[in-house]
Amino acid sequence: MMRITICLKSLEETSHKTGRKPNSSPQGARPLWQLGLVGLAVMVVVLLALGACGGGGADNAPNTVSMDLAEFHQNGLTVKAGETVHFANPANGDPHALCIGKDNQCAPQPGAPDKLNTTTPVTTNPGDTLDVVFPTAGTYLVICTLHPGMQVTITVR
Ligand SMILES: [Cu+2]
Repeated sequence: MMRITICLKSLEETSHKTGRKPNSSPQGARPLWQLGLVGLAVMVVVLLALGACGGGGADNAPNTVSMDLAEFHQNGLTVKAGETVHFANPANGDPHALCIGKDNQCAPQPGAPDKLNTTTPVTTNPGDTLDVVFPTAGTYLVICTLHPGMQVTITVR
């Protein structure tokens, strides 16, 4: 949501800037062709801005945490109790070993999903998606034991 708002804001700013170009024609009236050019320029800027904001792929999928080479793509994700979080490992990624944890070690926590609430991490290979249901409200830190500092906070409401 935040991202969309920022994108719209920057779009607005961009078009303001374009619109406030110093008026170069003598009587203040612009020839039609010039207006057309300005319009075209605005359109190009808008399209570029939209393109820049649009990329993100799997991150835009609901309840999905993507994995990069040695980190999660997001720092946090909020879901409702009972919803499934999809931990997506891209085909060109690295293996990751996930569990509920702390300080780079698995550390089971009451209320955390059984699947990740183990002392032995769950391995995901490139191309895998690990679906985990978070049944209980709380804040859970999912870590990767292979990559120090690789963690994502799942907030369940
Ligand atoms: Cu990892």
